[in-house]
Amino acid sequence: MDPRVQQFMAMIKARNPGENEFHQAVQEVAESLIPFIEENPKYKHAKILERIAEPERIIIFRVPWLDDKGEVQINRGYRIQMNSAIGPYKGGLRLHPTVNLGILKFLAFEQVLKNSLTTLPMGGAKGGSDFDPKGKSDNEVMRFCQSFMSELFRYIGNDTDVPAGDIGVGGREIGYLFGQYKRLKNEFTGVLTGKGIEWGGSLIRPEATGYGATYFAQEMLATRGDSLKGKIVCISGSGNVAQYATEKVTEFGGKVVTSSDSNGFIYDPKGIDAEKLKFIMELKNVKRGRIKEYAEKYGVEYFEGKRPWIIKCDMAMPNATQNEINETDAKLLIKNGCICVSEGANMPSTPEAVEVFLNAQILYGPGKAANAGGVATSGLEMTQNSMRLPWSREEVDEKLQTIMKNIHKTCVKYGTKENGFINYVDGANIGGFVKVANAMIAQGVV
Ligand code: NDP
Ligand code: 2IT
Repeated sequence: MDPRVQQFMAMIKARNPGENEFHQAVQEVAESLIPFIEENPKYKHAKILERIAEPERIIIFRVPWLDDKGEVQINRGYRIQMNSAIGPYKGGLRLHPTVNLGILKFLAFEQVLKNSLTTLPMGGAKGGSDFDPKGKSDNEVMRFCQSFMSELFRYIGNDTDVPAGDIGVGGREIGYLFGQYKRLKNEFTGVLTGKGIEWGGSLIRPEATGYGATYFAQEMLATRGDSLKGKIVCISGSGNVAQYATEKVTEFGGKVVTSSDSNGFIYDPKGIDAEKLKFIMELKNVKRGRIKEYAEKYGVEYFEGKRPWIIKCDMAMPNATQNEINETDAKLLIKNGCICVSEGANMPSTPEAVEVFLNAQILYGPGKAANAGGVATSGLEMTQNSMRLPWSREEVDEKLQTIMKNIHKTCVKYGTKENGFINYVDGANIGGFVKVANAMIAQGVV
């Protein structure tokens, strides 16, 4: 490892003990940025790298709620307000039993650079709770969301901090959170994104992350004169991002052969077509069932406790969670002929897996670039809320496509190596950094 990165990481680890995912995210960025900062000493003198790795503010709070049996339950709520140099804090809320400070800090840190890449004026944040929505009734989820917002409302606002969805937070949860915010503040504002279409939401926001990651894949493939047409695609997850990635890949002529949840994955060699995707959406969004039921319904194979990367494919889209592709998975993907990875999830590949992809010089689109379409469309929802005028589906989709193209261009600008290989990791990290760093310098030592 570069001794400068090593020294910087020793400081990060000492200041943030035990926060492994945060260390991982910061190290990847430091590896891209430290050489760039050496060439641009103004960033070094202003200690921008040290400053962006320190959250502007962290709020941690108790979330008590009553379950359906009348028993008191206690969860922990968080909001990491990471950076506000280029706009109000912006980023999702995650509800999952694994949520802890280190995970949310990694997500907030990635969000700062991602939001900058979108070209829209948004700072970076992330929040959530260790609450597990699985197996809870709608009423329990509502009571949790109301309690969570009863504390969070003091720290957010449409010009301050605008949360949205992430794992475990979709339209249902945003509705409950929005209702409680409005009640507490007596204000109808765009304080959350991912809202329902009848009450301030944007068309295409539900689709945006999966569509965006597919548009990004299409851009990457185009650099090699290739396209999604005829490609066999392995997708992990079966939630929001996975569903709409499956839809768009299929629309572009690709064949999605896998879908997964935390229990296992299904392999459908004929491809998950529109009708089968409808089944998944009903299963996951309404019945809240397990992906195993797909195998039973369509008579395909189900792999309990396994991830989709053992299936031969041309392209992989990890759309579930962090560190879901390890070195062994990455090597197998390459061996099986995978030429493109577009990350719908945040940091789904371990550092060792990323190294395998970069050494093989495949088209590797890291999450902060490839999945930025979600937050970008949240930014478009904020614009529509400010104007109090909604845009059509076509208008939003066209803007999303333009944004994904521009993110790709930024990655090419900052990530193209001497031999012509585009290192999208460096491209996204440096491209996202420059705007934030310049804004921080302009605003002084704050
Ligand atoms: P959902 O909650 O809608 O779906 C998550 C999916 O991933 C489910 O299939 C879930 O399975 C699976 N999953 C979650 N945690 C794990 C785990 N620890 N191990 C295995 N599988 C897991 O979330 P989203 O689709 O919104 O989010 C997916 C990823 O995309 C996350 O990394 C998120 O940060 C990222 N992302 C989301 C954006 C958005 O707009 N929603 C924007 C940008 C990135 P199960 O049902 O069994 O839990
Ligand atoms: O990781 C992400 O970019 C999100 N979960 C979406 C954040 C947002 O504010 O729309």
